Amino acid sequence: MEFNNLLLEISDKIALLTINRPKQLNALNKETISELHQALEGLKNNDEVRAIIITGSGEKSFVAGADIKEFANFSVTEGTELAAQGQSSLFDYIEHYCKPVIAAVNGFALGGGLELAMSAHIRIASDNAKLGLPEVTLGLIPGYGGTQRLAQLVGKGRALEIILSAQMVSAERAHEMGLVNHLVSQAELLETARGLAAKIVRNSPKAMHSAIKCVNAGLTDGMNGYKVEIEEFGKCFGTQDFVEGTTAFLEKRKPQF
Ligand code: CO8
Repeated sequence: MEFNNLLLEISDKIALLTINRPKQLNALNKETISELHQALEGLKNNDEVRAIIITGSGEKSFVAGADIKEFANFSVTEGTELAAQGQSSLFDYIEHYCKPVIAAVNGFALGGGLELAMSAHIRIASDNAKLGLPEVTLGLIPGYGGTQRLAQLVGKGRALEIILSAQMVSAERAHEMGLVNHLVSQAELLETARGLAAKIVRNSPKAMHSAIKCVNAGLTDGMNGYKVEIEEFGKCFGTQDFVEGTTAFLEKRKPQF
C-alpha cells in the first residue's frame, strides 16, 4: 500500500502506522483521514498483522488536530458532514477495530489528534507529550468524539475542565488521570509500544476482538454490555482459537494462534 501522508511498516505481527506530515505537525487533513481508513481496512484481513501502533512523525507532534486550513470556510452543513464522515470512517472505526490499536503519543495531541489517540484501545505517551482539546478557542467544539471519549476516560468534571479551559495537559498529568496508560521517555516510546504489542500479538485474535466488542458495548447507549459479554463468551467456544488455546494449556505448550 502506498500513501501520501502515511508510512506503514510491518514486522513481528505488528503494523506501525506513522502519520507523516511533520511540517504541519501531522494535522489530519481529509486525505490523511482517508488514508488511515484505507490502511486499517487493508490490514483487517492480513493475518500477519495482529496489532497496530499509530504514531506521528518527527519529534514534536503526534497530531496537532484536524487541519484548520481545510475547514476554515465551512458552512453548517459542511461542518456537520465533516464530523459525521470523520467519526464513521476513522474514529468510531478505530474504536471498533477488530485488532488492538495502540496510540504512541510522541508530542502534541490536540483537538482531532487527542480524539484520534482516545479512539485507540490503549495510549502510551512520551514525556514531551501535550494533550488537549482547544477547539473552543476556534469557536468550535470537539467533533470527532472528543466530548464523549474524554468524559469516559477521565470523568465528566475533568473532561469539562479540559474542554472549557482549552488548556494543554502535560504527559505527567494525563498519566495521573488515566488519559494515557503509560508514560515513558521519548527514546523509549516506540520500544514500549512494541513491547506491549508483542505481548498482545501472542493472544487469540478472535478472543481479543470479542473483548473489544464487549467493552465498547458497555459504553454504547442502548446496548447491554453484560448481555453482549455472554453472547461473545459463548461464541468463543465455537472457535479454533479456543480449541488451540485449551489444548496448548493441557499439553503444557504455548498456543499458536
Ligand atoms: N491545522 C493545520 N495546520 C496546523 C495545525 C492544524 N491543526 N497545527 C499546526 N499547523 C501548522 C501551522 O499552521 C504551521 O504551518 P506553517 O509553518 O505553514 O505556518 C506548522 O503546522 C507549525 O506550527 P506552528 O508554527 O504553530 O508550531 P508551534 O510550535 O509554534 O505551535 C502548536 C505548535 C501549539 C501545536 C500550534 O501549531 C497550534 O496551536 N496548532 C493548532 C492546535 C489546534 O487548535 N488544534 C485543534 C484543531 S481543531 C480540531 O482538531 C477539531 C477536531 C474536530 C473536527 C471535527 C470536524 C469539524
